[in-house]
Amino acid sequence: MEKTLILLKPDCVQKNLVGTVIARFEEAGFAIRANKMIQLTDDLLREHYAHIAEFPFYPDVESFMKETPVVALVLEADGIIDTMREMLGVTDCLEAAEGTIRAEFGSKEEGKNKMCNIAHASDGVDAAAVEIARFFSEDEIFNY
Ligand code: FUP
Repeated sequence: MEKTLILLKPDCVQKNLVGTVIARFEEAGFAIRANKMIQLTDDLLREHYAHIAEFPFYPDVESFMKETPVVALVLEADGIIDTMREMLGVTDCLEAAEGTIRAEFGSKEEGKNKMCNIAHASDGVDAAAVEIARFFSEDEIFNY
């Protein structure tokens, strides 16, 4: 079994889509192992987005990600990392395949289409382990 870290971003929260997106995850058969709402900080964001911190668009991402709290989840299923990234679609909501969560709910507005894309998901097994530990302590994860 594989775990992934999901962050439902401020656009998801602002559009009242938290329940809708979590329902998609449950319908897909993913088990919820952890779930909480958290307000992201500059320090946490710089750690989480270290790979984009030097790009010119980073300050916009940082502001956006602090607009509201986010909903963090740990989900588990066989092969969930790849399945989840397929379900979400690519980063750019304008390029995300039809039927994906980002195509359906993400921003189609120029300048927001790559940033306001509803959810973050870990992109590999190693990244997932690091990201899960970044947002959850062991006693917040329920391996029932
Ligand atoms: P993803 O793995 O799909 O979340 O995308 P990345 O890790 O490549 O990007 C991290 C964040 O930077 C994403 F939430 C979106 C944002 N981003 C932009 O705002 N503009 C870009 O050109 C690329 C990424």
